[in-house]
Amino acid sequence: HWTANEKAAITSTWAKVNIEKDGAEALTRLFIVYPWTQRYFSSFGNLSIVDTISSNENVRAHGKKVLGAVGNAIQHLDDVKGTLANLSKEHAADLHVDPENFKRLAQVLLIVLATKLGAGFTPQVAAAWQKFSNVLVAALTHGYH
Ligand code: ZNH
Repeated sequence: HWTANEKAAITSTWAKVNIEKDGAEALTRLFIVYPWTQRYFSSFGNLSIVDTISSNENVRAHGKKVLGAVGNAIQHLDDVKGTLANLSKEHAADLHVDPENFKRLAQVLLIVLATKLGAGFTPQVAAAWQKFSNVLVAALTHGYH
């Protein structure tokens, strides 16, 4: 259900992403805008001191893991649901993450990408990413049913 243009828009954007740096930035924004999401990461140190977040090693390592999984999904655009099935189950059964938070993280990730791409974040690129965000969130939420 992807057009060639959509696939190209997503993979070409992704090629510019630094999964550790941009992942930490997306998590940082999540923690600032939705501070209650910090509670899932009680082992990560003091996240309430906003200025320290981006240099928090745990946040960087976790950002890299999360965006690594997003990159894996992008390599399997025709089966995102299957690719993320185990990860979804893990978030539901073990981590007990409220799936509303997937939407929030997908949203902040779009903002990070748009900021990074500037004029390169064209309406076409934005639309392809919006669609991918929806597919990503649906796949991660699937294991909750
Ligand atoms: Zn998550 C983990 C991905 C979202 C919370 N995650 C994780 C991992 C991965 C991920 C890959 C690792 C796993 C293993 O190792 O086994 N995530 C992801 C993605 C997304 C997410 C892709 C979207 C996009 N998460 C999320 C959210 C939250 C979370 C939103 C909340 C808020 N996760 C989490 C936790 C964990 C995880 C808590 C665990 C961590 C540690 O280390 O402990």
